Amino acid sequence: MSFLSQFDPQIAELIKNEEDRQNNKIRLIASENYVSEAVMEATGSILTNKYSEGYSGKRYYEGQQMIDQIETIAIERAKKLFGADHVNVQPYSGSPANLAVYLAFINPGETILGMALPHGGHLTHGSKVSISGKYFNAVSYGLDESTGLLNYDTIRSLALEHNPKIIVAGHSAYSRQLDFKKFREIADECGAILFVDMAHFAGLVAGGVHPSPVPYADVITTTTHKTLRGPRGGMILCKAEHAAAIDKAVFPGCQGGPHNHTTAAIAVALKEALDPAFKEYASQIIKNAAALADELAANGFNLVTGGTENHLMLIDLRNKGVTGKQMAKAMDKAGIVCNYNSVPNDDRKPFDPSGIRIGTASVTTRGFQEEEMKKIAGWMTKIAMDHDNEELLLTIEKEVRALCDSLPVPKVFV
Ligand code: DSN
Repeated sequence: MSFLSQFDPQIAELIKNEEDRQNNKIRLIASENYVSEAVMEATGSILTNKYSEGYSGKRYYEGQQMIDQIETIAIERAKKLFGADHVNVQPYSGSPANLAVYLAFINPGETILGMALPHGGHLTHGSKVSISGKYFNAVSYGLDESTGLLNYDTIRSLALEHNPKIIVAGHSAYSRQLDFKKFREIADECGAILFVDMAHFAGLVAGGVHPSPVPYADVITTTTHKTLRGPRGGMILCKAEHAAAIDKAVFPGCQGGPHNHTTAAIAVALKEALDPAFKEYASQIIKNAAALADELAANGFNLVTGGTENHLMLIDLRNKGVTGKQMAKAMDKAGIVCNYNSVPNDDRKPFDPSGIRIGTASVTTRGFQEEEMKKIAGWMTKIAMDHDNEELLLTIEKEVRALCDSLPVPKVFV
């Protein structure tokens, strides 16, 4: 970053410090990852200088000789990776992608049925504070109180009662795989569009370790930077019959010009995801999450849903005498980063809830395996018991740093 360091040393230094933070900490935020240097180079390229409203071959600005090819390559790679009929790679991220889906299929005031935010859904699945809950009549389903799992009979009853135009299947904090076939049957019964938001588990689908929603869903959105391990961006996959509606909803419906530097970086990340090495990565994410969940449960942590089948877990800390915020802040001091998270039927407010959410996508990228998961669970157990013991946190921080030094973040994945 020689030019940046010279012109704006203040920002350059902050970026360098953030790089050190990412290298020296155990990053357990379930939605984060590390990208390769190849993805980083595409992201930081001169493609950021170009505007290209429209789609390949049908742009409103000239000079698209290279951009058209780049966008087409990204689309073709995504279609191949997921087996989708049609892909739009222009959404700026997951929330704009979800907004475009609503615009494509429903009018303000019409009904959507999605997972409640405190139960693991996303803001854009109908939360009252989001446009999805303000502009549409959002009805929510949650987790069954007795099992902590989704109850498809309850979802079906809600669907038949409220007749949603769209059913949203997807989450940002549910540690189980979704039954897309059941969602499809429910959507068919009430004539709804089945919209799957696979942002969290897209990389697991790509790696063949999670069922694919593609055969069942009308439309699927994803971010590209979580388990899929690409740049910050979004994609929409859909059946051929919805292609025109989706493209129109993205541009000109929700967005102007696509971020071409991101499109190129998505193409690079998809090339990585098409490599056999990605399957091993995805499989290790799941093994690591299972190992971490087992060890945490053995140490008395209460996992919502009782375990995990994907990359993440939600921990209800109410039996540990520590709030989510206290735990997350203490973990951060000890070099282990997570986010605090509401848990089902939480009696605390979202800014200081009763739980934390953790995931294994980032640590798996840096080569952590089951053995390291045991160490993390051990540290978390000590922290939960004594979260305001500064000396303990400092000791753990040194151990965490030594572990991170022994497994540095790779720059090349394939
Ligand atoms: N903020 C993301 C997450 O952490 O799951 C979802 O948008």
